[in-house]
Amino acid sequence: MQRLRKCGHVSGEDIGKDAGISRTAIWKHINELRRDGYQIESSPNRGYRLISTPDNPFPEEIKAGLNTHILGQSVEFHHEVTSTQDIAKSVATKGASEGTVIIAETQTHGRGRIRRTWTSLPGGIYFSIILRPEIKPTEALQLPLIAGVAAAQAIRTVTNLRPSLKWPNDITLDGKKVGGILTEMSAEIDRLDWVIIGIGLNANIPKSRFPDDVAGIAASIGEIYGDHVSRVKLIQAILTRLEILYEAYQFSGFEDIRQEWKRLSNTIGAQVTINSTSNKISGLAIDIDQDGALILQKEDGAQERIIAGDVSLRNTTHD
Ligand code: BT5
Repeated sequence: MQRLRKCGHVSGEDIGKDAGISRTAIWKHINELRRDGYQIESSPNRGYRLISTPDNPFPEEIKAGLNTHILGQSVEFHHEVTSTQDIAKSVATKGASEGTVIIAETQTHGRGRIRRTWTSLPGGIYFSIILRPEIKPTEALQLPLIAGVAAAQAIRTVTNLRPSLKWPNDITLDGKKVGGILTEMSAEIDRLDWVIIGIGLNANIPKSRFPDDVAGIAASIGEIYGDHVSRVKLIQAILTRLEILYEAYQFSGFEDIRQEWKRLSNTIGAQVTINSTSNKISGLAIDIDQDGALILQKEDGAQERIIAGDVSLRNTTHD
C-alpha cells in the first residue's frame, strides 16, 4: 500500500520483490483493497496505480500523514463492534500502550453516559483513545473537556464551522448535538491506571436516518457543512489537536485549556437547568473550576458546584 501511495505506477513484480510475496498474492491483496473502496487501476505494461482512497477510517488512512508521536501510533479498525469502549477497555487491561486508538464503522451498543444509547449509524465517527495520564482520579473530569476542545478545534480546521461546547461533553453546531464524549477509567484511590476517551461524531449521516428520539436534538456535521466531510481528516485532526493539548496539560496543567474551553462554550453565561439522576436545579452557569466542575449561581445567589448531570440551556436556541 505504501508503494502504491508513493509511486504513480508500480509493477506487481516490484511490489512482490519488496514484500517477498508472489504476484498472485499481490493480485489477491489488490482485489481486497478494491473491495474496501480503494480505486486501483491496473494496466498490463505499467502495473498498478492508486487512483483514490476511500474515506473509511482504516488504520492505513489514519496513519498516512499523521504527525503525532503518541496518539494513533497504534490504530485498530473494526467494521462492527458492540462499543469501541469495550474493545479499548479490553486491550487497555492487557497493557495496550498510551495513544492506542480503536475505531469502528458502526457500533451495535454505542453508549453515552450512564449507559444511555449512542446512535451509531454508518457514516459517523466512533473511536476510543487509551490514555494513561499521571493525574489524580479527581482530575479526570478535565479530560472530556480537553477532548471537547480538541474536537471543536478539529471540526473548525477541517470544515471552517465553529462548534460550541456544552458542559460537560456535548459538541454542538447550530444548537444541535453533533458529537459526544464519554470518559471511562480504571483507577485506584490516588492514581489512574487508564482512561478511555470515546468520541462519537455525526459526520455524514443524513438527518432522515436518525431515530425519532434523537432526530430532534441531533445534527450531522456534513449536512451543516453542506458537503461530505472527510472522516479520515477529522479523526487525524482530532488526534493531532488532542495530542498537543494533552502534552500541554501534562506539562503545565489545565488552566489554559480551561480558558479555551470557556471561549468555545455555549454554557457559561447561560441560564441553565441541570438534570442529574437525583435532582434538578436551575441557575446561571458562571464558570468551570480548576477540576472542570460547573459553577452554578442559583436564584438565591448561592453557588453550587456541579460534577455531573445534563445541562439544558434556557431562553436560548442552543438547547
Ligand atoms: C454522550 O453521552 O454524548 C457520549 C457519546 C459518546 C459516544 C462515543 S462513540 C465511541 C465511543 N464508544 C461508545 O460506545 N461511546 C463512545 P450523553 O451525554 O450521555 O448523551 C447521550 C444522549 O445523546 C442520548 O441519550 C441521546 O439523547 C443523544 N444521542 C444519542 N445518539 C446521538 C447521536 N448520534 N447524535 C446526537 N445525539 C445523540
